[in-house]
Amino acid sequence: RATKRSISFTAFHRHAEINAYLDELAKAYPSRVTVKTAGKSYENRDLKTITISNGDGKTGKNVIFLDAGIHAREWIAPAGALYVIYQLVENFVANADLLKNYDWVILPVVNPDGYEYTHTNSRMWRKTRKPVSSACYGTDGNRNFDFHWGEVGASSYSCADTYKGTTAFSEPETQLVRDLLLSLKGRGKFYLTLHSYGNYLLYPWGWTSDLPADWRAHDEVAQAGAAAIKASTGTKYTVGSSTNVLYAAAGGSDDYAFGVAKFPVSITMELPAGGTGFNPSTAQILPFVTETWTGIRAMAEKVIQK
Ligand code: ING
Ligand code: ZN
Repeated sequence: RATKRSISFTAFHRHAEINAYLDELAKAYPSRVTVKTAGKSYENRDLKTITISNGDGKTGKNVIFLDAGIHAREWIAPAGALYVIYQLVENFVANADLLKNYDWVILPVVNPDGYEYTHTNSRMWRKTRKPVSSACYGTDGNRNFDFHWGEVGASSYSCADTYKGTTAFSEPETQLVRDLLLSLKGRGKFYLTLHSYGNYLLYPWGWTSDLPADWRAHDEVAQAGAAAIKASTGTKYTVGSSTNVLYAAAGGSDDYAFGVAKFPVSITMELPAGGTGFNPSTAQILPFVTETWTGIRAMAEKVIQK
């Protein structure tokens, strides 16, 4: 059955192809896969989520929520999310333990307008594409969440790459992630958001250098991911709070998922760079997403064991 897939890991796919793959999976595996259009981007693209279960018919299970591509140019991140989808759906038997008591909800491209823009116009675009002023477009989705919004590491200048937005949740795309996170409150046990680059496993807080009271729960999960990756490929990931190991930045989705939507574990994963930062070669896609999956699998196992 694994040969049925229409997606490959030898190219970066356009948003329409990614959505078509999700729809194809829903058709091929109706008992285990549900694809929903959760909403639309500013430029009217469908933001589709895929919910993956083991098909046992039980509802109300705990949930692992994964997203990617809030930043347009970080192409390896949606590829990583697609590989997780591929593993959970098309390599189901080998991964059945990850779906016994958990459903997975995955939004592989949070910011399709920006993602498409990096394919058609400007490879290094980061933000959304809604105009802000006559001169400048786009808001940094990962500075736009309403938790200590704009307090640190975010720009008030609409042309900046880290522009925080006119208000918290000014963007339809971040509103949609907010609504998904809040809809999973209580059931949502692990929030993971994929970015690139730099090989980091980051946890709250981004808005302060203080650690959350239960930072050890995050650290344990992140360390399990880093150790699994180290053992498989030798790649080193740095683990710690965003502020302490990278930089302070408020308004990130991970702080919101933990601080407001009460996901007990919330992690930002910064995938590897490849040759030139945001632009790994197509030959690097498969090794990177395979390695990433090893880490995600280990982190999910740790969460599930709790
Ligand atoms: N890095 C993240 C960013 O949004 C981050 C790092 C995550 C900082 C979470 C603070 C909180 O800047 C990339 N590459 O986007
Ligand atoms: Zn990013």
